[in-house]
Amino acid sequence: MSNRAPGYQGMRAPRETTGPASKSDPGSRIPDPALSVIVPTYNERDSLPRLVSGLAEVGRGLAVEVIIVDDASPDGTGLVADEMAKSGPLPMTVVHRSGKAGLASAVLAGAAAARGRVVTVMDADLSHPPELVPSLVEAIRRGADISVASRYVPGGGVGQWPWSRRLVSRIATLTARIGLGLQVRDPLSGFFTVRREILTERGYLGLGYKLLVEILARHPQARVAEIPYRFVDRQAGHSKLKTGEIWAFLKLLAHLKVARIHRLR
Ligand SMILES: Nc1nc2c(ncn2[C@@H]2O[C@H](COP(=O)(O)OP(=O)(O)O)[C@@H](O)[C@H]2O)c(=O)[nH]1
Ligand SMILES: [Mg+2]
Repeated sequence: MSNRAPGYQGMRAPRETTGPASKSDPGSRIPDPALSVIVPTYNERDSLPRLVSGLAEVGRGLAVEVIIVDDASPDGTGLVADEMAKSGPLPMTVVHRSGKAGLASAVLAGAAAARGRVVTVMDADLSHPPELVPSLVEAIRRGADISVASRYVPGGGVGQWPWSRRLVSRIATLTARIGLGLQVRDPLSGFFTVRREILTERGYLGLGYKLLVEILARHPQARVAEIPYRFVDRQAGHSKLKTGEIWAFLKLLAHLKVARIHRLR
């Protein structure tokens, strides 16, 4: 891709290209999508086709495009995505980056390629049920700036997580909420919908895994809707969440906290 996502400050800027023969190439007869679904992928070749079918199923009447951002997955997910862009059930663009460079920056790269006025971000591994996408979009249509698929409001949950992962998630969530003064119950959710212009602003750090917390910290006045959902454990592949991400998360919180103090002065 020629246009790089904004907000790459202080991080490796991976080389980007877009995949061949995407159905959403400018000049094709497909009308502008209303919704872009950004799906970052790293080694998700077994999950991706099922996710795209699920989105095609629930996306009827929504004018959806899918943006895959693949970081040269060794398992060939990028090639699978290119094939689906040629003949899959939905208009699809594939952004290829030259190596694994983190989930948050992948979302920003996807946003730079998105054409929809509204953007949903979700995992490829079916942990985030596609059936929830219409409710997230509806919340935006009703006036929210950001709608969050939330594990931590009544009706939400985290499935079969071991106690250690539950504990880490709860502590990280609480740290972010208290440290940054956020009202949102699940600011670390990876499943959310925003108006596109929120994601294409300049200046995002895009560090590590948790972009939503940065979006919320930068937009304290945003109207946020939380929609309950139950996290579904992945059935294929492995989580890429490593302990190193905890440090990236703490670094992100420290940056955001400093920015908040400056703003409040
Ligand atoms: N492009 C890209 N995608 C990533 C990266 N790290 C994780 N992902 C994708 O981001 C999503 C969330 O990662 P996942 O391993 O499921 O994390 P978990 O749900 O917290 O266990 C999945 O679709 C991954 O394939 C990365 O560095 N680059
Ligand atoms: Mg996941």
